[in-house]
Amino acid sequence: MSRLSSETLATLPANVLRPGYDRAAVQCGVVHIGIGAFHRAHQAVVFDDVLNADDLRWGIVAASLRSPAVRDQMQPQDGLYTMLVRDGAAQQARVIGAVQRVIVAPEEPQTLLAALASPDTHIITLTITEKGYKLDPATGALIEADPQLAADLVSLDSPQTAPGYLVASLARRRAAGISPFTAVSCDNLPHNGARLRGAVLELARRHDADLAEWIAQHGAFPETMVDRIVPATTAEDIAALTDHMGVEDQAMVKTEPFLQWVIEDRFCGPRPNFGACVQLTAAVAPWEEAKLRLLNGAHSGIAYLGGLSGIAHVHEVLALPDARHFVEALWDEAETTLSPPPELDVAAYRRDLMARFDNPTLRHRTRQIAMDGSQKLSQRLLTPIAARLEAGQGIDALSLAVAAWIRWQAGQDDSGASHQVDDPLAGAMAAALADRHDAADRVAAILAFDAVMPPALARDDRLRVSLTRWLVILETHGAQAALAALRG
Ligand code: CS2
Repeated sequence: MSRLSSETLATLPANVLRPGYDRAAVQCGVVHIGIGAFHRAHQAVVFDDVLNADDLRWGIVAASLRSPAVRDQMQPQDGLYTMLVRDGAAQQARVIGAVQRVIVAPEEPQTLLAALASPDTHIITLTITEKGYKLDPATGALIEADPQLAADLVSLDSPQTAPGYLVASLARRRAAGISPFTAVSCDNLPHNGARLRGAVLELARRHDADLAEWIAQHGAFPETMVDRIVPATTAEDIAALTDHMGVEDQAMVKTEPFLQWVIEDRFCGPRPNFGACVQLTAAVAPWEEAKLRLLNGAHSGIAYLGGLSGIAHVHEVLALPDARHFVEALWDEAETTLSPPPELDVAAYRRDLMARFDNPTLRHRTRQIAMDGSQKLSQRLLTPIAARLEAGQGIDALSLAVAAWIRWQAGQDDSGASHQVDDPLAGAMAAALADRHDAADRVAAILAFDAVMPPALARDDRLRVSLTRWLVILETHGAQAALAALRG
């Protein structure tokens, strides 16, 4: 079977959309760090729209900080891949041409540095997941004990981390008299721009205080809110698309119709005229809080409670009436902690979100969302819990989600089947929970885990009591019984 490539593009069925611009004439104004499926279904599509609108400055050089897998999928395809948008029975395939090349950073660190330092590069986008920032989730301080960050603190000749690449390339730009790029974090972190800026400035300061000052004065790190559900591609997805297209595409991504990107309007250099799915605004935080606490908070609850019940996909969890009630209850609680922007109709947003979660053809795995819980909990569940406790309000649904996360750490679901806890702190948490003989002890161990739990919450008896109550129910009767108990 031949592969999708520049050569086979013309053979695709007529209903497959494809680049409407001359790829050979594209310049790369963007470097993206962390080319996973999310980037390919989100920012790359936005830049592909810009290229289709005939501004050819905005092609992408993409980099992977770890594995060669995506490069090996995309290189034989000349960087082309298909985005398959699925909405129930309807689907639309579109070939995206924005990515011009993929660099595997550990193999070619100097090539990536050169791309970042190039005068044609104006925007850096990053999807490196929460843990890629090397910042403590509870305090936001650099994790100096992280081996890769420790290496970058010693030398930036061949950086190991994303902040390391940014600092090293900004140093080159400064030395060459080129102004800094705008660095746009596209991860689900609160104040992602400020966090990225903090990590970059702190690392720069350790190497060269003048460089740090220059970046602080001339660089830009806008806050962003990114939203699109992008489930991991499966072998069956690739086989089905191959049948449809007549060529094989190993780099395809599948996603939903919805795409939103809210960006703080703070660029230090050129930027494209973005299309309709990008909103430029002065204040991203109200958008970001609504998205993190409503969409992502519910997602994490669904992932742990569904995962403990042995349910593989989000839409299948929501087929349980008690699970729908849980999501609504969690939203009722989270909603009182928000200051939504005037343009956001929260009731409509909640209705649309439930419909997005219900999309039966996305097949979004609960296991995928359950990953890296220690990095996600704070912004999704703990911050709204803290706000509600401060206001003297109840936290039943939010704390059920946290208790389900605690139970997930044991590595066994309600039927006794084992799962791997995929989390950078899995080992440390397992050690903290070892030899804790009852639920109250396990809750105490988690509350004392300061990499995840802010001190004020760790001391709060109302949280301790609520978590213990839920953990007892989860451990003795299972997740579905806990959902029924919440419903009352
Ligand atoms: C999900 C997100 O895996 C997860 O943690 O909650 O990836 C979610 O699908 C996106 O943020 C949607 O925009």
